[in-house]
Amino acid sequence: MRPVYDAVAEVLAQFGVRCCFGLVGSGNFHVTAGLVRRGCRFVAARHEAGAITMADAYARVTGEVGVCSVHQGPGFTNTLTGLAEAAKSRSAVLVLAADVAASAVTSNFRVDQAQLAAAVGAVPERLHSPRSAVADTARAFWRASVERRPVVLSMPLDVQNAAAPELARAPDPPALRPSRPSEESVREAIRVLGRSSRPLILAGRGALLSGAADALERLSDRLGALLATTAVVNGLFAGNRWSLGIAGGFASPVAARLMREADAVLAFGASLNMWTTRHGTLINPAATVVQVDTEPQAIGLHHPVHVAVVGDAREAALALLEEADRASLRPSPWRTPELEREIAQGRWRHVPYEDASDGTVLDPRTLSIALDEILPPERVVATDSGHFMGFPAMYLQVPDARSFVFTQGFQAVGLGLATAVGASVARPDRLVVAALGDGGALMGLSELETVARLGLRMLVVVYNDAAYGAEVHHFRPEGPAAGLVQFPDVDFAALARAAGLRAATARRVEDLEAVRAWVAEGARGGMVVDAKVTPAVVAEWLEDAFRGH
Ligand SMILES: Cc1ncc(C[n+]2csc(CCOP(=O)(O)OP(=O)(O)O)c2C)c(N)n1
Ligand SMILES: [Mg+2]
Repeated sequence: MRPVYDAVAEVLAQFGVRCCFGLVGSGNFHVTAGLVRRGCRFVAARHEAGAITMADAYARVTGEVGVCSVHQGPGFTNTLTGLAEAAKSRSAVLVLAADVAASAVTSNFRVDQAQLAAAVGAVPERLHSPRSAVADTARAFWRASVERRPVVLSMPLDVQNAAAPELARAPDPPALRPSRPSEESVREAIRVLGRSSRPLILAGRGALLSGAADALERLSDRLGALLATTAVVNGLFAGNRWSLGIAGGFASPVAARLMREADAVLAFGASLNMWTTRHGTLINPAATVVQVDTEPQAIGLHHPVHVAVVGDAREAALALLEEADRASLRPSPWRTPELEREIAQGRWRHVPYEDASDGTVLDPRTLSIALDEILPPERVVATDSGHFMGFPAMYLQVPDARSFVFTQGFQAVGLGLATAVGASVARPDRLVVAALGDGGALMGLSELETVARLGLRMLVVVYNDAAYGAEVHHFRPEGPAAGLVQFPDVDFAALARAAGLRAATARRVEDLEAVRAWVAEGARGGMVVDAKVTPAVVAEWLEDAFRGH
């Protein structure tokens, strides 16, 4: 007899699943072991919150479906925050969640897993019966991949242990070709561009997913346009001299000013939400907005749009290139040598600031700039959430968009370390930087053991202000919040050493020489830097966000 759990593993192996994150209990032991028997790598997390976030980050970095395996009941409920993040960020994740049998009405482990999944925006799926198990598994995997959502496949124990039908092969899914936008919408967009003298191309996640970067760079050359990205695809136009970097709170003053000067904004797979547009203020009210998206309901959702182009970002860029030639469109005169210089000198690392480091604490900007210089350029940067998070985003350069992992869809603190683990498993060739606040580091601390056990090439940087800094700054106008959101200083270097990792405490830039030595030795195994940062520097993007709310 071949049990259903083995058929599930067989189908997933057939679909090419080669890595699974999780935490094994009795309910998911067999299916996970079945995957491992078929050559899949199993990465054990120390908390299911870590496991789901690792699978999410792995999905974002590789473009594959991220798979996570958990025990029924509490094993599953422990994933909920990461699941909500994956749902809001539209990550292709499959959660293999054991479940109690429908008849086990008095089981301690019984909760309504489907409702919990749906409540956070994930798609509930189920092994309905032994006969349907192969189709159920295939459908769950396919939905995660095509809908780009986390799918929770609940696997009741009685169904898992029943005999599966002989044939455990699902039909291969059809190849899906990207959708080309209508000619009419492309002509309309080119008509708008014909009247523009300062066009800006703004690329988001959809541009990355459709592989549009090259086509968009060519289109920007053809139009004489500047380029920018949303925060999640920071690095998409790395090295392009006409790129302004991230649009939104993390944009430098020069970049923000030039974005506001644009008289036509072309958004490709970018939702134009309040973060990207700084509550609408980065888009000139007189600018014409063209939005390209595969999903019609995404167009105009956050910001008024004049021309809607429904279709794949790359296909749309190629169609616009053809139409620009057909209509003999003249490039805009915006790109000049002076503008090029201005953009280069306007990047964050050239923006002067008063260094608030004092020998006992570091200015977070100085820390970030020093790390950018010390760390090899071929890196992946993963950040947690908090006040500090703008500094790595602004100062740590990344070579491409898959090298920046920004799990901020749910704005949950505590996902950063697990995000970095998932990214590191996906890119073992790269040095991964986990940029964390002290609050987020303590929330996700269980995965420090995972970093050590797996020997990941990871630098964990704790921007340690001994506080929930975002909240300190938020409530400062209301008086001192000590006790509620401020804490005694934690020695992260000691915690790291206890977990078997290399560590350093940094109060001055010179203390980062320990990181340089570690890099020079090949950055083998993980290292933690407990960077004591001054609470005196308040990030402008955060003040802006407070004002926006
Ligand atoms: C799970 C979760 N709990 C609480 C919050 C509210 N919150 C936002 S930022 C923040 C402080 C984070 O502190 P830390 O990681 O030290 O970063 P810092 O703001 O100090 O740079 C808190 C508590 C949240 N976003 N997510
Ligand atoms: Mg803090």
